[in-house]
Amino acid sequence: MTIGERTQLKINTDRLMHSIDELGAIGAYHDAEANVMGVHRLALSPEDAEGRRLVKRWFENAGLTVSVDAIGNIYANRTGLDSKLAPVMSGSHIDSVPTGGRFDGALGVLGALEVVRTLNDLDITTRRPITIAAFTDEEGCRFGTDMLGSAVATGRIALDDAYGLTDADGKTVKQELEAIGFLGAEPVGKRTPHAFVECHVEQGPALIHEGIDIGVVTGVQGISWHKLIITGTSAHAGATPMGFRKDAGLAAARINCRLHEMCTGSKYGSEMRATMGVIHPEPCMINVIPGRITATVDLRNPDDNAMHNAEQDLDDYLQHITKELGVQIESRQTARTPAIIFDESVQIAIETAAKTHELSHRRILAGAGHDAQEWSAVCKTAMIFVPGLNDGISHNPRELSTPRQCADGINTLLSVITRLADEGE
Ligand code: HGY
Ligand code: MN
Ligand code: MN
Repeated sequence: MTIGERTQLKINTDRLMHSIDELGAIGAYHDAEANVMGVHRLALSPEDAEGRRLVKRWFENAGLTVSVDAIGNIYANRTGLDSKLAPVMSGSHIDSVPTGGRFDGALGVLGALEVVRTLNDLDITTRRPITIAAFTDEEGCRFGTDMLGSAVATGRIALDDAYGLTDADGKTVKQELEAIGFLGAEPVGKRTPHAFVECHVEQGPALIHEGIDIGVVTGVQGISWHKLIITGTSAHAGATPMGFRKDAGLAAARINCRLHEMCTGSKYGSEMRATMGVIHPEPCMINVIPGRITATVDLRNPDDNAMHNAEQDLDDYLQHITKELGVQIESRQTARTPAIIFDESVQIAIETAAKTHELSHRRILAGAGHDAQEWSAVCKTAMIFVPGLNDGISHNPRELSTPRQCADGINTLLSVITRLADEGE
């Protein structure tokens, strides 16, 4: 079969969607507000462990050699005709945010598995080996920093630093990896794929609104996460005159307003995005002025200079608020990744594949962080985006891509992987 014929191959859409639904049932919950089933499968939780065991079984059933590394990343290897050549790697994550959907991450892992299942069906062996991967804790919700497994595997975060990260209950990453049986023996940092390709839902409205089938992802914007501990004085809401207060709640509100001001106008570019996703008051009572607030800041910007200036603005404002309101603010950076540009040749391979499948496509910058951004440090990398219904919403149980949208993405992935896996040195 010529490479041209291989790149026209089609996956088994029903099998892909069945796998997505079966994995999506692990950690499923009924979201009353949206009246849909969401997914709650936090990293290293019992639900994550059950999902890991399921995909590991599927990998083994597909004839792949499975290994787990010291940060819990699961790798599944398919031999190639020339096993001396570095593999083409494809994958993503199966952990979710607490109010997630069935597609974020899972599409990339199960889509790569569907590529292998299709090649098995057709008894096709590629020149290079193919490795599927499910990476640990991409979301960062539980232990505070995102893309953790990929960042350790590619050297941005040291393994011992990752092991020491703790969740809200003080449990460490290492303890939880051991508890779920995924503290692997394979050393980290030993894998240098020939190329890495990840298929993922766009998680935004662009492709669906423009009627585009495939996003050819050009890169990922910079990410800067901070955890704020704001300390004032809790006191009586009625008896304490306004001038006598050290109101941590007011401080958090003023900071949140400042974040939104930073995103209006062009001071930090037109793409600056800022979110205070966690705002947790103590003692959290109607008649007590909050004496302490735990809050988070999530900054995103495609321009590293603008991001640096925005971070400086935030620092300056925190100083200002401590003086004006008489509170103390501890600010700790918990994640920081620069803007990433993906490999041009892999983007062209994705465009060629989309054309082969007669799919409309356009280049697009990723708004969210992804495992692929970490792997771009060690090999040529790019991503394939698929659109989603409901304005492409994600990190929300209404996340939904149709079988056709998923199949378009994974047929494109199949073509790209077979093309890359036939490349020589
Ligand atoms: O935060 C992110 O962008 C990713 O979903 N972890
Ligand atoms: Mn994701
Ligand atoms: Mn996500």
